[in-house]
Amino acid sequence: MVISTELRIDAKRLAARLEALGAVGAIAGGGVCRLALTAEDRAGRDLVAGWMRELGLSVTVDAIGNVIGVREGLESGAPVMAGSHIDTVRTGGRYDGNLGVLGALEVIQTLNDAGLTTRRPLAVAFFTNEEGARFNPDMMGSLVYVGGLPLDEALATVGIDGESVGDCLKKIGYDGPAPCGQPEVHAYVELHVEQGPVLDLDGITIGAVEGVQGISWTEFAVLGVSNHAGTTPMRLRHDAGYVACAIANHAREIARSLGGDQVATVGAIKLSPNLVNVIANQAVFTVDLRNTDEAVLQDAERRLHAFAAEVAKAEGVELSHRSLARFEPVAFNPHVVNLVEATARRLGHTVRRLPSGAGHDAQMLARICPAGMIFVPSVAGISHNVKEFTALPDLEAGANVLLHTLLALAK
Ligand code: HGY
Ligand code: MN
Ligand code: MN
Repeated sequence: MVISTELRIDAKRLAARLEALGAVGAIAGGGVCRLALTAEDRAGRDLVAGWMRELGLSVTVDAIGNVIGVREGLESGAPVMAGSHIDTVRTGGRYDGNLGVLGALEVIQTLNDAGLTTRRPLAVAFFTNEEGARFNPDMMGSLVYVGGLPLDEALATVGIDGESVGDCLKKIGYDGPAPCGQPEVHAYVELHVEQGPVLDLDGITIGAVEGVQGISWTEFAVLGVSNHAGTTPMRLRHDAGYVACAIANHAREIARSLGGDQVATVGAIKLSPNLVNVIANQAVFTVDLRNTDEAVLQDAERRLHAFAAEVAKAEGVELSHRSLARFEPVAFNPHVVNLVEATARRLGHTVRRLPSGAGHDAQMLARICPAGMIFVPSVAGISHNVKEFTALPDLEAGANVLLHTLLALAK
């Protein structure tokens, strides 16, 4: 009988699954493009759900397309769940999200090989549209799962390309029959690449994640007057392009003046008619503000909107805005954070605590059960970029910490 404390995952098998999933929607440079609910996402879902079934999990698909595989325990009841997402941004890396789902599958296969059944059932999940890049907000599937977003509102959401979540789910065949939020979850642990530079710079293998910073996504729309770039005197212009760029520049200024953890990003911007010799009459762009401190994040939002209103008035353009996502900072369950840290130490890995700069499904599961995360280093802190990379020994360490954290929670 294998002593469970000596159990270790099979790193080569984990690497092989990451490779196979990384080939679905592969793009130049070693990255992946599997935007939520596209044909590529469907292909990735089919591959991973197939592995779930091969490993003997009983797989359900819920009405927002979350896929949950359950492994019986010696007792029935709420499972201990591990998971993440397999949708990616347009220029995604192979590890963001995928590692958490495939690391969980590797844990299941390790337990199967050892003939070990945990007291509590285990579950592996991948949640729909964690990235929020095509349909806002991010963490959509897990937010519906925990009751934070009504299903019909999520299904009615129209994406950046004009299609609705509901239509796309049907198109890819993942408008599942199961009610959202089943099964109830006893505890949730998510393995994820850090996507920032902290662990890599410190030369530390494991991150015991204390929580997730607050996220504020706003879309601004500016309506000005298009006119001739050559003949229109500056004092007569109502230039939507200028206003968009002024606000974008000010977002950076807000982050600089607040300092600390404040970050600000203008990632998407569209001008129309978008021609070299026409003053833009329309600009639509997004501002992503984040901070670990809710009060400072609100101050950043206030400063942004005050400046935007002022520069729009001065330029004589109309300005409107809508929130695409707004989540307050989340603190993970101290017992789970302590368990991750102690497990990493017991397995002989260096470990430190840190907050997450990125949003994760774990921050939603934290609303309904004790939740926590395990980070492994991202080389040079690169992510949401095809060059995202984590060395195999670090992937292996993270999956082993996941294995033993789950065993501790499920016994
Ligand atoms: O935006 C985020 O933080 C995550 O990647 N959805
Ligand atoms: Mn992710
Ligand atoms: Mn991501």
